[in-house]
Amino acid sequence: MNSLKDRLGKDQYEKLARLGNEKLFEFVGKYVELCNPARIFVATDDPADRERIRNEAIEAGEETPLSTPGHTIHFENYLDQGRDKEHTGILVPKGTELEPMIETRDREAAYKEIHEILKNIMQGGKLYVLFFCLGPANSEFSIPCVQITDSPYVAHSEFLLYRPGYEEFKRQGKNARFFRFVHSQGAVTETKVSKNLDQRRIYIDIEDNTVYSTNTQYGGNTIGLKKLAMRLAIRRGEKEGWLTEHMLVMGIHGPKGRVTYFTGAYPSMCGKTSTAMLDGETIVGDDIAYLRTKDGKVRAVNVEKGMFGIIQGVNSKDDPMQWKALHLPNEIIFSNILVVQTPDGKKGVHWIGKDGAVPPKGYNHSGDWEVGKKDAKGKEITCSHPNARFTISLSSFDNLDKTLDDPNGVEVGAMVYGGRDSDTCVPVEEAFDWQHGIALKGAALESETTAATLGKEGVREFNPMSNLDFLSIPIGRYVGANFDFGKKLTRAPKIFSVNYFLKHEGKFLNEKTDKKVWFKWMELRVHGDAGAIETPTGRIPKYEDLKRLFKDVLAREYRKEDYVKQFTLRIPENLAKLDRVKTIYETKVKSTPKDMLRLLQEQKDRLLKAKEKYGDYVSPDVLAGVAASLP
Ligand code: SPV
Ligand code: MN
Repeated sequence: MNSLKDRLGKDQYEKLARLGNEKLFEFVGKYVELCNPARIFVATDDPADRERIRNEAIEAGEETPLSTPGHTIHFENYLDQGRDKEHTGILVPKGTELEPMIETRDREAAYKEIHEILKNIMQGGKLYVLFFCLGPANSEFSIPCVQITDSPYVAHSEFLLYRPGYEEFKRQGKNARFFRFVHSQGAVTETKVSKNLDQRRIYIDIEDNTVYSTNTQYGGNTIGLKKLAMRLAIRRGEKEGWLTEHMLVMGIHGPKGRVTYFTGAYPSMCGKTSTAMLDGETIVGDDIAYLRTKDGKVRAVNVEKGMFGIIQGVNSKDDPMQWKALHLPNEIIFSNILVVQTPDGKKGVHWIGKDGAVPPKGYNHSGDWEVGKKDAKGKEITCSHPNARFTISLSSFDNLDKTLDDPNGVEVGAMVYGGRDSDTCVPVEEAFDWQHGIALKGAALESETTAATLGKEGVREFNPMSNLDFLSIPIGRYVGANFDFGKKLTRAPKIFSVNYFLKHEGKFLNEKTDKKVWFKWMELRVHGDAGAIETPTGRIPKYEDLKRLFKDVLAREYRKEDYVKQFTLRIPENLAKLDRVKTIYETKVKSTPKDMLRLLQEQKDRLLKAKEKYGDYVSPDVLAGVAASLP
């Protein structure tokens, strides 16, 4: 056994030693020994280290430069294109179960298994030791993290997505309470994608604040600070009275230069990033937020500083801000899109839903590709994977909000919950108060599954606060923590729901850009500058207000008949949803807060009463009382 000093060499060792943290040494020493790499690089906050790692990702063939300077393409195994829920588990001591809906593994057995997988996994290869910080540095939100990985692609992604952490480790010194991540892509194929997918594991040790990820490259499984850290942070927050949410943070620009900050929780692939990137507004973050209470108000930070965005459907009309950034020589890693050799010898790219026609051939995550190509199961392979992504720093965007690195975060004026729901909830609706919002908008959220996780798409699933995949505490306790958080507030944010996916006779009722209007309306509501119609499920906009906003914001006529279709209260669907959700909270969730069940029941009672009075489908005009005599 070599000492860590021998293995690292003097220069690398000293970089670690300068942090003066005994536990950090122990951790790095243990996994260096186990993974047994031939070479080790310890990175600091020096931009030269980041540049070096980017170059090494290219040299290693994990990324390939495209013709636009700064752009590279990365591929993952055809079967490694989303979060692997089945092989992701929270480690718990023998005989304990968090909740049937949260995947767990026996801690002891899992350690045995993962240590076996990790043994000599980096033999002959290179290991990187990296330091990042979750949340802005030098703040009560900051959590320093150390990442070990053998993938320069993962390391490079983290440099784009997270704030540097070497100096933060120094600042926090020997008492730093840090999160640890060990990743190995394992053996790779000729095209440099993980080969041993049967040994793909993502194990989260909540006791030791350590996450292990093996034989996978997809970001959601490998980038420690993203969804892996979320599980650790949710637990820490519960103990300390703050929240970790699957939320965007953005500034909505209201009248007279007023900026109101919103957070928004949406399941993966349900419009979170495109909302955070609405043109005319400013982005703080698009995926993960920490929320704390201060002086009776909620303050939020973006945990990250970059975007791991879905590229499917990004086009010049609907997503002008992304479109622009993706076409400039910014530092960007594209993953799993189509690369096309242009006649002038350039490497261009295409993806599902990009402007222009799909090129007839090129290469993508399936290898050489042409239109009509089928996979082993006979399924047509699209030009890019539906969950294909781009990784970019937020500093590349013109609409970046100036508060991104404010150690105090932003004051939250409103929180929004949105799901993929084709038949139940209206496009936008305000909750009656904090508790009602947490229970009926957040904790009762359902959404149809998407390509962001491996498995079947389009299946309606319960997804409280869009956070189910990342919960490391029982659901009942998590909902309770949200209720309790509200008790500390004297100025609670307003809570809203949005639904961009409502259909009528199989057709979407809204255009993608309509969300701009919903956000302007919500902003007015936060300040009492617009009225609303009370319904059994919340408060909805008045037609006149939307008509004016559609004209002002989108220069579009908003027809009354569209309003009526979109905002008709669908009582049978709402009742069915309440029954599904109630059954889950009564039978599957342990220790559901009593308030949760009471609030579900109260909503059901209101709906039944309305049904008796008005029938199954109730026009907003009827609810407003202006047409109460209509059938
Ligand atoms: C999501 O799926 O919610 C993402 C991407 O933000 S992932 O990193 O896979 O979680
Ligand atoms: Mn996400």
